[in-house]
Amino acid sequence: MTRFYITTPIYYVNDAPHVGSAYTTVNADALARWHRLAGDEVKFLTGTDEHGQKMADVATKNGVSPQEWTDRTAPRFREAWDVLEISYDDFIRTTEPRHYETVQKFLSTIYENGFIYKDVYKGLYCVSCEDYYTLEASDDGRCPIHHSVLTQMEEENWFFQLSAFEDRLLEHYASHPEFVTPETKYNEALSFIKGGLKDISITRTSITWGVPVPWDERHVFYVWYDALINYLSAIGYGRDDDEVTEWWPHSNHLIGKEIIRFHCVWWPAMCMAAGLDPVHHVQVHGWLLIGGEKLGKTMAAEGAVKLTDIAPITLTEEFGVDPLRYYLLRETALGNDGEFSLEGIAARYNTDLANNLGNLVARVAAVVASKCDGVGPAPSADSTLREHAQNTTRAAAASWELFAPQRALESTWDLIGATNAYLETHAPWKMEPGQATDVVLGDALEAIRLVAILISPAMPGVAQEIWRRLGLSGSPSAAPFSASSVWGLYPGGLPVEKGEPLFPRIAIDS
Ligand code: ME8
Repeated sequence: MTRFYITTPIYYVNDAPHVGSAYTTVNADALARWHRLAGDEVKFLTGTDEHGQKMADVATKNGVSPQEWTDRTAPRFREAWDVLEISYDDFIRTTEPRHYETVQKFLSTIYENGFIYKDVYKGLYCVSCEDYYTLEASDDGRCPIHHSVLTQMEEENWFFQLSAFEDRLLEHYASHPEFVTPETKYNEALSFIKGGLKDISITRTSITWGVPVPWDERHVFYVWYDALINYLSAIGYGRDDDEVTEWWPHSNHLIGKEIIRFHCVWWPAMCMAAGLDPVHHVQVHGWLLIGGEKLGKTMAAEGAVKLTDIAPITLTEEFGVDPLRYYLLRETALGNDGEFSLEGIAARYNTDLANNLGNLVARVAAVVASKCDGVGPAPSADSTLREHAQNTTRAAAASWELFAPQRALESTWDLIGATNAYLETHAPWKMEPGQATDVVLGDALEAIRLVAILISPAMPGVAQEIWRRLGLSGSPSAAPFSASSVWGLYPGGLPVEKGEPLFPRIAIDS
């Protein structure tokens, strides 16, 4: 059995989750669901990043301790993910003892291996990024992402000897051309390494809200340094070596493009320094934008957009859970940036869901009711739809494997389109009940059965409802499925239910 370990970034809990964090989480969830469907053993990890200056500041502003603040806000992520049907297997909080234990063991190993030393750090710092900038990389002393004025910092820190790993990282990139995808992001990470690596400061004395450095208790680890290690804490590093051996070779991080340097340069080097192989694969995605700007928490602070109006839970109340998931997966391919808009969700909903998918299911059920007394016939073995179904299923499966949910759904919609066209050509509603009508409807039902399976990673609730309406028992995500031999498992003789419209059309104000 193949293993598949997928992670999201752990989210800062200075505020509630927003639709940008939902974008990553829904994509990771769909990929996890796909791999379960394909028969892999899956571990899907998400969680919250709770240390650092930003968290300490926001807690002070709210008159509570950082621990109280994070205890209050971390559950908001679980709540949002539960509403969005996120099937995570583990949710890690960086304030948990298991994480402290792993961080201290992992970094002590790097220290013992001689890659950590003491020095004085001076630099410009952005608290929102929890990151340093050189003056040249800054926007005239301001953060290039958040546009806030950078703070001058100077302190005695422990440093990680990142510079010692330049050659090994270059070798790793050369021998693992798919280490980072898409290729443009691989090239970006590679050129960063080629540009020369400086050692990085990994501890702080200016704050106490962090994981204590075991060999120097006046320091806590810098938040990024503790955060990255969460991916190992969750698989028992330092506690259960077998679990690490089983899962780490199959690890995949899904991350936004602004954290490439941490995940694709620092993190593999840290692993090498600890005597561990780097993560297997990093899939980078772009940003959801509003008016060309990164959609995020800081926009709310600046009053540019009311993020509460587009909070993930609010959007599910307006459009439904599965349509929101579908929009996030379908509109913006992993790797690209995409403009987010309510109009965009409504357009996808009306076109792809109501007109194409919903209409297909409804018209087939209606004709089965009128021509076959509501009992679905079996498909034929040599339907013209068969080849189309096999091709689109193979294409969808290949895209899911390549971390391309958007393309996988595009292929699935090709099958929906072809099935609608097949119905138009044969017009079973005009035919007399009998053998020929049964063939057309049986083929359409089989195509819909396949569609239900193929959309189940994206829209688990809708897929299950379609499955039920076809008279099938069990669940589409647990159906026997192999992308290479797909046609013909709809058995026929099952009651097909018309039901209410799956996607009542949304009125769009013009
Ligand atoms: O960076 N579009 O946490 P974070 C798409 N704690 N994705 C977006 C997005 C947008 N507009 N805004 C956020 C951190 N994201 C660190 C990570 S990992 C060891 C530590 C997503 O709460 C995207 O995946 O700022 C991005 O990488 C992540 O949220 C950052 O979340």
